[in-house]
Amino acid sequence: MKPWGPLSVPSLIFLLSFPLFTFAAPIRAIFLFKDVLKSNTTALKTSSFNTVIIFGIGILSDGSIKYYSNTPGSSDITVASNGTYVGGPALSEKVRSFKVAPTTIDRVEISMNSQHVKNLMTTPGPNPNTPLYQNFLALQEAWGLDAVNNDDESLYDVSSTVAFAKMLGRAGYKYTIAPYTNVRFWQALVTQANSGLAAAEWLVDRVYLQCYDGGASNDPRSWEGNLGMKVVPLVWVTNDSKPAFSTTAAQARSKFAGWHSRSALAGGGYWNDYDIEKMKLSYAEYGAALKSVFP
Ligand SMILES: *[C@@H]1O[C@H](CO)[C@@H](O)[C@H](O)[C@H]1NC(C)=O
Ligand SMILES: *[C@@H]1O[C@H](CO)[C@@H](O)[C@H](O)[C@H]1NC(C)=O
Ligand SMILES: CC(=O)N[C@H]1CO[C@H](CO)[C@@H](O)[C@@H]1O
Repeated sequence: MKPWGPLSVPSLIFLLSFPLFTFAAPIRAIFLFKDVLKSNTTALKTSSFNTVIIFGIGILSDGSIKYYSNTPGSSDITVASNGTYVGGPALSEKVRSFKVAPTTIDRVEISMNSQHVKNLMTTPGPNPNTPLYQNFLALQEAWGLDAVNNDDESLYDVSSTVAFAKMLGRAGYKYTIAPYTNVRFWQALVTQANSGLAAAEWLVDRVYLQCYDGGASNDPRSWEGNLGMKVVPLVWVTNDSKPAFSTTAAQARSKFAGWHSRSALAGGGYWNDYDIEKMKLSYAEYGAALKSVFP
């Protein structure tokens, strides 16, 4: 009897496991610099993006978590403290709504700086009974989060960052990085955080590489070689603060296509929604540029 036809069971298993690596869904990301209570959620949910990364989150010395909303007229608020979500229902409903149909978004991340990470990993440490751990659990529950993004541009301390990443992994988050420089630090972090894990289970499962401003000369192919994983290059949309780094949707499409042809990428992404709205640009055009290169 050959119930599996001409394919043996081992080769069938091999074929079934292969698409995990060859056909991983391409990433189409955008960083949310604008206060999520003020940005155009409908446009974000209907412009082909599948990942949104909320900027910026920080932790305080007591392990509380703050949302720095970076938008004129908005104030920074504490969202989790003492193991409880305290950001209010309007904010939690708004963040949860990103993944509620109709939408193309299936992953929501929060982007953090490195303030207090080292101190808190020393005392009280990365244990589940700490306020920090409990606060991340509460925030994940309230906002329906998938990952924490590390946008460290100052600390670069490998051991405390690995401890923090592993703590978040135990709390149910994936960990992602948004480097622009210091490749040796990121290489050590990725290697140590993913040590012993199969590719499908990597804790650090995404790299959003800044290819603008301080990272303008970054080459995605060389970062892929150094980190041993595919990257998602980021470009800055049209902006009047540093116009030299402005990228139109058409320019973004050709940059992504050029990089992708030199070395297969995991996808592409943008910094940031605030400028799309301020400069009256089109979410649909920027999303379509990503979709055409990373269908
Ligand atoms: C938000 O985006 C949608 C779809 O792109 C658009 O129709 C709508 O006018 C926008 N709303 C505001 C307030 O700009
Ligand atoms: C934190 O929670 C504990 C236990 O629920 C409570 O006793 C304490 O007063 C709380 N502290 C603050 C600052 O809210
Ligand atoms: C994200 C960002 O830096 N946006 C800037 C774009 O330009 C305006 C005007 O200069 C700034 O206010 C924004 O902060």
